[in-house]
Parts: sequence; C-alpha cells; structure tokens
Amino acid sequence: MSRTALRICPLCEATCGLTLTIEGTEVTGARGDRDDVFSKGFICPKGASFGAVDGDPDRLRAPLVRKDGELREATWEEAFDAVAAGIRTVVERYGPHSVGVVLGNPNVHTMAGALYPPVLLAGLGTRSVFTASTVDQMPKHVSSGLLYGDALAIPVPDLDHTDHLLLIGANPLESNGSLCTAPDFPGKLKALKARGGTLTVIDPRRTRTAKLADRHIAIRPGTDALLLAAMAYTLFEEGLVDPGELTPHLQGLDELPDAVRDFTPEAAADACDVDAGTIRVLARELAAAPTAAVYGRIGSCTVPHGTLASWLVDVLNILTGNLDRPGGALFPQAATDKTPRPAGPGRGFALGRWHSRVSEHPEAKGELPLSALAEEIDTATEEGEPIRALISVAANPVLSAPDGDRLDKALGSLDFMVSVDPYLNETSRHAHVVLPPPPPSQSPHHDFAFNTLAVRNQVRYTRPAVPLEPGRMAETEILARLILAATGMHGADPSAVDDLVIGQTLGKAVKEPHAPVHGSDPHELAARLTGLTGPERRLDMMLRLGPYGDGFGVRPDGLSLEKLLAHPHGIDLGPLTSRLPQPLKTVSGKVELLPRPVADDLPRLREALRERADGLVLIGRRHLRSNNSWMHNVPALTGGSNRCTLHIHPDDAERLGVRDGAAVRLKGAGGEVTAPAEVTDVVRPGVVSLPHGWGHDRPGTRLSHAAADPGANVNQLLDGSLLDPLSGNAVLNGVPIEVVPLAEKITPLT
Ligand SMILES: Nc1nc2c(c(=O)[nH]1)N[C@H]1C(S)=C(S)[C@@H](COP(=O)(O)OP(=O)(O)OC[C@H]3O[C@@H](n4cnc5c(=O)[nH]c(N)nc54)[C@H](O)[C@@H]3O)O[C@H]1N2
Ligand SMILES: Nc1nc2c(c(=O)[nH]1)N[C@H]1C(S)=C(S)[C@@H](COP(=O)(O)OP(=O)(O)OC[C@H]3O[C@@H](n4cnc5c(=O)[nH]c(N)nc54)[C@H](O)[C@@H]3O)O[C@H]1N2
Ligand code: SF4
Ligand SMILES: [Mo]
Repeated sequence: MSRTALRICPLCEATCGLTLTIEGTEVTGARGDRDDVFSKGFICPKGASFGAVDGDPDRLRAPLVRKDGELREATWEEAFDAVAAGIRTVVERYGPHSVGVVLGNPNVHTMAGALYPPVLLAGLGTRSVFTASTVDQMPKHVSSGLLYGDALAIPVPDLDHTDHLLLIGANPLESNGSLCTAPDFPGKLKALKARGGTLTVIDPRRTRTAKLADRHIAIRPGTDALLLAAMAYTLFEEGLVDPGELTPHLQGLDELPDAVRDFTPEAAADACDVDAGTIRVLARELAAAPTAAVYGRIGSCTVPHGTLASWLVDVLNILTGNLDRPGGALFPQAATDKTPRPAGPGRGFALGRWHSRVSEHPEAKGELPLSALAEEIDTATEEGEPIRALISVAANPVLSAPDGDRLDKALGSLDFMVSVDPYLNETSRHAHVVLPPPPPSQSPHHDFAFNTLAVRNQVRYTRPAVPLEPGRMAETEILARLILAATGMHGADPSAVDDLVIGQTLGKAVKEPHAPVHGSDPHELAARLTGLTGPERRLDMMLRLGPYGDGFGVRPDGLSLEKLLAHPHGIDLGPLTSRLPQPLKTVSGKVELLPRPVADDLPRLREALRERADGLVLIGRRHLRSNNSWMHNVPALTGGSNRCTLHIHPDDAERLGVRDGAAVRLKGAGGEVTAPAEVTDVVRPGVVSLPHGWGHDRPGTRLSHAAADPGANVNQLLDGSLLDPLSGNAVLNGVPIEVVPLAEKITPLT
C-alpha cells in the first residue's frame, strides 16, 4: 500500500513543494505539488530523484566512534560521551578558540541547521568559526552590511515583474537560482521574455541561461567589478542617474561620481575584454528600462573583487531607481523575520573586529575565511593556540575549500573531531565521532533562510513524511545534544536548549516597545506555544512574533504554527513590496552608498584596470543533477553530461595540443590534478572550466558509487592564498592555470 506525503525539497534554494509517494518507510516517487502556493507543481530532475537521494544505502544508520584508530558503529550515548570528553578536554586545556566550528551548505537546507548552530557558537564562545559562506556569498553579506547596516538584508530581483534582468555570474538554468529563491527560475526567465522584457547574461561561458538571453557577454573572468564600475561611470557621464523615490534614503550619492571617475568604459574594456560601446549600451539599457534588476551570483562573488562587484550590483540598482521598487530588486519579508522595528538609525555593520591568528584575515559576520582553516590547525604562532578540536556540521571542506590535501592532513592531526554528516566522506573520515542525521524524508522542513530571499513572500512547513526509523535521532536533537556535550552540560535533557532560546527570545520581545507582546509575561507566552517538539515550538514562537504573526492573540488572524499546519500547501503572503527605510540598520539610518571599507578598496580595483593576464584562467560550473560535493553517490544523478571534464575552447586546445577526451594535467598554485578534456566553444578562449565537488578517491570513505567515478578535486589547484580581502571569500574563479596534455608533460605551455 502506498501513500503520499508533502515535503519541501531541500536539494537546492528553489524550495519546491513535492508530493512524495511512500511505500512502507521508503520514498518511491516524487512529483511537484501542484497546490504548493509557491512552486505550483514545478520539479527538476534532482527533486524527482528525492527517493534515491533519501534512500542511498551508503547513508550511515548509526553513530560511528573511533576506537583503536578505527571508526565503528556505537550507541548514541557512547557517541555523545566521546564528544563531551573530546571537546571539553580541549576547551579546558587550551581555551574556547582552540575549538573550531565548520558549518557547511546543507545547514541552510535543514531546520536543525537554522535553529541550533547559533546556540552552539554562543555557548562555545569560539572565534574559530568557518562556514561555506566564505567560499560563496560572503561578499554579498559584507556589501549589504555596509550599504544597509544589515548583512542579511539582501535585495532579490523581482523576477515576476521586472522588464529587464541583468544576470552576472549566475546560471540558474543549472543551479535553479541562489540568493534568489524562485521555483521554476527557467520558467520565470521565459515569462520575462514572453512579456516583452529583456535578459542580459554576463558569463565567460555560453551557459544554458546565456542561450536564453537577448544579449550574452562573455566577459573575462574576475573583471565584473570593472565592468559594473564602468556602467556606473556611464550613468553619471550621460546624466542617466535617477534614484527617484530612493533619494531621501540615500547618503553619499554626491561622492560616487568621483569614486568611479577612473572607470571609464574605455579604461575597463581591455581588462574585461568587452568593448567600451557595449558597456555603454548595457548602462543605457538599464537606465531606459521601465523597471530593471541587476543580479550577481557565484561568478561575481568568488573573485578577487567580490565585495566591490556585489556592492556595484546594488549601486546600479540604486542609481537607476530600481532598488526597493516592484520590478526592481526588493527586500523580502519572511514570516519568521523578527518583528520589524520602527525605521531609524541602527548600530551599523563592523568588519574586522578580530583577525585570524596566522594570516591575520579580518573576520566578517563573525566568520574567518574557510580558506584559512588548514593553517589555523596546522600552524603554531605566538598569538594563541591552534585549533585542536573541530566540530563539523554538514560540511565537506576537504573538497569544497582550497587545498584539500593540506586540510586533509590538518584534520588528521586534530586531537578531536566530530562530524554531523550522513556520509563517511572525504572530511568526515577524519572524525573521531560521526553523528548521522536521518534522511530528509524523516526530517521536518521549514526554510528559515530561503524565505528571506524569496521572490514572493510565502510560508510553508512540512512535518516528517516518514516516522523516524528505530535507532535514528532527529538532527535537531543531535545538535541540541551536541551543544550540551560541547558546553559542559552533557547529559541534560535536549529540550533545555529549546527552552533556553524560547526564554531568552520571549524575555527580549516583551521588553521591545514595538513588539506585539510588549509588557506580557514571557512564561505565560511560553506556556501557550504549540508544537510536538522543541523545534516546532520555536517555529511557532517565531511565526507568532513575526511580521505576519498573531502576536499571541493580538492579531487573531495572524500566523501561528497551528494556522500553518492547517495549510499544508503553504500560505501565500503576497508579492514583494517596497520596504525602505525600515530594513536599514546603518548608523545614519540611510543607505550608505560609499562606505569607508569600499572606498578604501577602490584603489585595488583601479590597479586591476591595468592588469591583462595572458595565460589561461580557470572557472567552475554546475550541472543540473549535481549539488556541490555530496550527490555523486546517487546513480540517478550521475553520468551523461554530469562529469568532471575540463571544458576548453577549440583554439586553446589546438594551441596546446589538447585532444577531445584525452587526459590533461592542470597545474595551479595549490597543486596538480588530471582530468579528461572536453573541447567545446561553450567556454570562451582563454578560459577553462572544471566543476567542483569531485575527487572521491580518498581511502576510508563509504561512497561506493562516487568512488567508482571519482573525478578530480578542482580546489586542489588553489593554495588558499587568493581571497577577496574585504570578505575573506575564496577566489575560486578566474584563477591562473596551466594545462598540459598528459602525454607531453614536458612541453612548455604558453
Ligand atoms: N571550486 C569551487 N569550489 C566551490 C564552489 C564553486 O563554485 N567552485 N562552490 C562553493 C559553494 S557555493 C558552497 S555552498 C560550498 C559547499 O561546501 P560544503 O558545504 O562543504 O559542501 P557540500 O558538498 O554542500 O557538503 C555538505 C556536507 O553535508 C552533508 N549533508 C548532506 N545533507 C545533510 C544533512 O541533512 N545534514 C547534515 N548534517 N549534513 C548533510 C554531506 O554529506 C556533505 O558532507 O562549496 C564551495 N566550493
Ligand atoms: N545543480 C546544482 N544546483 C546548485 C548547486 C549545485 O552544485 N548544483 N549548488 C548550489 C549552491 S551551494 C549555490 S551557491 C548556487 C550557485 O548558483 P549560481 O551562481 O547560479 O551557480 P553557477 O552555476 O556556479 O553559476 C555561476 C556562473 O558564473 C560563471 N562565472 C565564473 N566566473 C565568472 C566571472 O568572473 N564573471 C562572471 N560574470 N561569470 C563567471 C560561471 O561560468 C557560471 O556559469 O547553486 C546552488 N544550486
Ligand atoms: S529546483 Fe531545487 S528545490 Fe526544486 S525540485 Fe529541483 S532540487 Fe528540489
Ligand atoms: Mo553555495
């Protein structure tokens, strides 16, 4: 007998609603939920393979604990005993910063990852915090922090209403979108064109997204900030600046013309390899469109000027009056956002409040660069203790971060490491304890992060589609117990963690004059929370305190968990609307257009005007059926064109003597890897492309399918020294590289 259950898909940022077919406890099918208020039935091949991802036989079923050097199955009790002993010994001997925490990408795709890591970090008090953000979007956080005073205030393009979309370094036809949560992104781009709008794509590769575009510009990698600065220059030069209704909310507009003075289209053309006339046209089109949105993603972030490029994306939206207006780029308002406070000056955003110990990288958003994790473990300095224990949650930095070989060694030298991970993979194989979360079908789901980035305000919650298997522990409970074990409260009831958060949050809310619960008794409010579990009670609390909440009865029609459960396909909260100045938390209470750290970084961008490297540069790519490093073990999602090949332009291939299908050796600052060449004019000349997340050939992993076609780890070509200095974000694109046909290793290259 089969049944169906709803489940929001956690496999990318689009958050589609799925209808799962379940036989017994096994997910045997997945289709798009046509009644989902947001995704309306959309599904992609990854979502359709939910059952295969969920039921992968290599997923760990029980905790593993290292005994006599070997990882063996153990009880949860033994596992947490080992965590408490391992972490506490290091904290007590070497202090809190000697415990590192690494948080990987899937944390934004689980409820556990949203609700518990902040408590863990606060409880540990460590500054050794590393996340996937610094190999991804940290430049955008820094830019938003500086412009708006809030690193999480990220405007998203109004895909459903814009007349003109300028996509920079994003390939939503493969990625399904990022920092712009939109089920059926491809359909939305087609709809834009169907309603007479225009799509421009800036990408060194002629991607599937670029093929849809009215205009594709194959820019030289790493130079987007120059192109965008030259567009801003053009807007000023040609009198096209018109912030419109934004004007009263802006500070520093007068200083911008001088700041971009040197970035004429003529000066930028050579470096970008885009002619000056085209740059001017891009600026004019942006200004002329009734509404327009500039949107930049991975290709604009993981580059040497990632923060400046991210800043310029917003500056262009502002100069053309497109920020915060329908059809432009707007600030979403999620159901679990904090109660909006009245507009007014805030505390602003600080960068570099502390620095990493070895290379003295400034912190950003409380994080240090993931690129620096290996050296923070393997290098002693007089400044303080190296990291001796590591807590890794949903992270595989051995493949995702630069120089995996060095990190691999460093992890092997730790006194103690715990991984919360469903797989024994390149990173978790070093752990002393592995705590496996249940598969997604057995976990509840709500998108705390992505609803704040969604192209339409909406809220959805799905309970576990399948009950927890015997012997399994919910990931929320795993993390709650991990917090207790790591902070000296080992053995306490995990509900203590939720109670602590609820007590603190409500205690604060009742003191806020603008909160609906102002003046109430927090204990009385806590007693009214509903939900079967601690995380559900926390969700209920957030919903009720939030912008659409029932305010614990103050607004009886408002949201609560109960109301959400009564709407299994979600609740639509309407299109994005103008919100300024409310989201601003800058000291001035305005959008600070030329923040000091940005102004101080502009000379470095000016120098880039003169750079014109001649050698080959490396960029990445994503495949629709992939997800970073962790889906190569699912047969349904591998094979075909989803392979770790080096894309190289026919001209470059001919010049270097590279044959299609033949192995080539790649040499970068961090090492060498081998991959088969795929000669294709999809990449522009001078650029080669190798996808990330491959390199599943290390011993001691349990990834039977992935190991059969391991691919090469592109990040081994990086040594971790190339960063965007403002954000600490790794430079993963536009990296100098040598390519040698394998049989002719000794042939000089260029
Ligand atoms: N060269 C290059 N490198 C890149 C990128 C690139 O474009 N080019 N992209 C970067 C980007 S954008 C990102 S976000 C990072 C990602 O970097 P990571 O977050 O380190 O990598 P993932 O492959 O997403 O691995 C996540 C880990 O989480 C585990 N996992 C999966 N599901 C769950 C779950 O439900 N719970 C828990 N606890 N664990 C789970 C997986 O088994 C895996 O070990 O990679 C970055 N690296
Ligand atoms: N199928 C699939 N979907 C995913 C993921 C996945 O691994 N697979 N990962 C998820 C994650 S963690 C993220 S962060 C998102 C990322 O979402 P996107 O940013 O849309 O992802 P990419 O497909 O890497 O697109 C980046 C594009 O930038 C281009 N590029 C490289 N260098 C430059 C440059 O210097 N300038 C410009 N203008 N372009 C450049 C690349 O050619 C590529 O087409 O995708 C998410 N969705
Ligand atoms: S687009 Fe993303 S969220 Fe939607 S089905 Fe595919 S993987 Fe899942
Ligand atoms: Mo990412």
